[in-house]
Amino acid sequence: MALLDILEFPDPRLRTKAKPVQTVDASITQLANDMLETMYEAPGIGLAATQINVHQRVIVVDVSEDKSAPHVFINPVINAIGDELEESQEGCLSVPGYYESVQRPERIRVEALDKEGKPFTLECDGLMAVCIQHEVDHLNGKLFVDYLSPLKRNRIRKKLEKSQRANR
Ligand code: GNR
Ligand code: NI
Repeated sequence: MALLDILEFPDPRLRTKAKPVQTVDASITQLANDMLETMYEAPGIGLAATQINVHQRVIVVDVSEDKSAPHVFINPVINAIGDELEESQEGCLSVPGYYESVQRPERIRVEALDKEGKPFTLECDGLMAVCIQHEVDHLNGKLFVDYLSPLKRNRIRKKLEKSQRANR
């Protein structure tokens, strides 16, 4: 297992569109396990491969209280169920320290491959649905701050750039 470094906004590598996984082999299993370890250590409730500068369509999620429900989604495809939207506060390990309200479809169906490369379908709502949509956005080079006004996004960008400079 290995802990991986998480890229931070406005790093341009976070804008990369990830490629589909061609074969779910041992290297992908290893990647998923390293991502779970990195997510738990952060700590976070989800992580997309994009955030650790790996541009393959792999996400991990665990929204349980006690880190007891790790989920791995390879090549996830999401579709909204119905047209209900829900607004919730989002944060991101790539935008540390900022929490803002974002609206998304409330209920989704996810189709993906599991760690063994087996296709599965999952329907969910609540925090799980928020988190999966947030992670799939990462795979498409999108961040939750993209849903905010340019003014808010630029404020966050400037503050993060400043603290990143201080940390170099
Ligand atoms: O840890 C995280 N918490 C969170 C809270 C509300 C909405 C989305 C998230 S995902 C985030 C981890 C992360 O940045 N994943 O990409
Ligand atoms: Ni994120």
